[in-house]
Amino acid sequence: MYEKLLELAKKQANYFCLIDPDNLSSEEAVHCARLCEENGADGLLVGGSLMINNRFESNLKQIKENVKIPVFIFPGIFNFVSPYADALLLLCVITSRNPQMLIGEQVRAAPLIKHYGLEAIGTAYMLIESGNNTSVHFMSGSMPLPRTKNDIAVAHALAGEYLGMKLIYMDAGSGAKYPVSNEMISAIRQNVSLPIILGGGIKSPEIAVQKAKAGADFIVTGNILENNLDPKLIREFANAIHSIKR
Ligand code: 1GP
Repeated sequence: MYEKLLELAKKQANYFCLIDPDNLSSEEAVHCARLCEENGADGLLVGGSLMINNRFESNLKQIKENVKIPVFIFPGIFNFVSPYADALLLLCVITSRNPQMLIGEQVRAAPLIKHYGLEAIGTAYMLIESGNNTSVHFMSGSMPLPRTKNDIAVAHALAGEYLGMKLIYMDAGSGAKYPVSNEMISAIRQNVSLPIILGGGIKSPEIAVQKAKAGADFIVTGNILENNLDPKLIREFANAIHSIKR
């Protein structure tokens, strides 16, 4: 899967939809995943900050069985290991100073990843200040990186690359008031060669385009579709993002 991500990133900017399986019945999860696929999404991230019911794995399995686009587990900050995905983004919250987020959760997840033979993609996850308190900010017990401190952001991304991580995920957090700034994305793009995933507070195709132009390879939307699962909107996001060629 990682090779496929590299290939996608070489061609153009790409669109990922985040599905939080907790809030959905299995029919709704499948419906949502199919709509995303049919309207141009390049992949699905499945996960969330909380596990409120036990539908994560069954919904993930249903999603995986019903779409052809890659399905990635986006484990939030807890242990969401399951074999019913193409790969798992093994997040290390590199902007955190909370050891549980830097290594504790990964150690808990590793034996099960091995057991399932699941592909784990080491991901340098950067939590960036967003103008409000987001779930991941609170739940991870991590202070987000100040949104105007591009030099500090670059230092973190470089550290992630030098440590051998394979992706950078810049996240303002789900429902962020402000997405990560274009300037911060460009600064990281200029200094780091890893693919960049960008999410948190992307509320319109126009904003998504700005982020792709600044250098993000994969743009993620979550909330906007959760609130309004409109196929036309998904198509608009996909077309706008795909218009940015590399
Ligand atoms: C959160 O990047 C994702 O980790 C998506 O954020 O829900 O604000 O689109 P939104």
